Amino acid sequence: MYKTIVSALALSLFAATAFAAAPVFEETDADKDGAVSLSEAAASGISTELFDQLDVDKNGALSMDEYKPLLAEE
Ligand SMILES: [Ca+2]
Ligand SMILES: [Ca+2]
Repeated sequence: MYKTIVSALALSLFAATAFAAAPVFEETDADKDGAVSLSEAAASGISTELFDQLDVDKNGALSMDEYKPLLAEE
């Protein structure tokens, strides 16, 4: 029981840290083309798994709308 609570807490802390680490869109979009590429995301500490989840239309880049959930979850 205690162990379950601790791992759930560790998981939520990890998630919070991952989201809190995401800089604002303008910062992550290093070349200012209005979209965050996989390499730009990686440079900001966004995992490939997270990138794939956020890239709803699967065009290999995150629009500002797709990037938003990262900031909202803080
Ligand atoms: Ca870009
Ligand atoms: Ca996209």
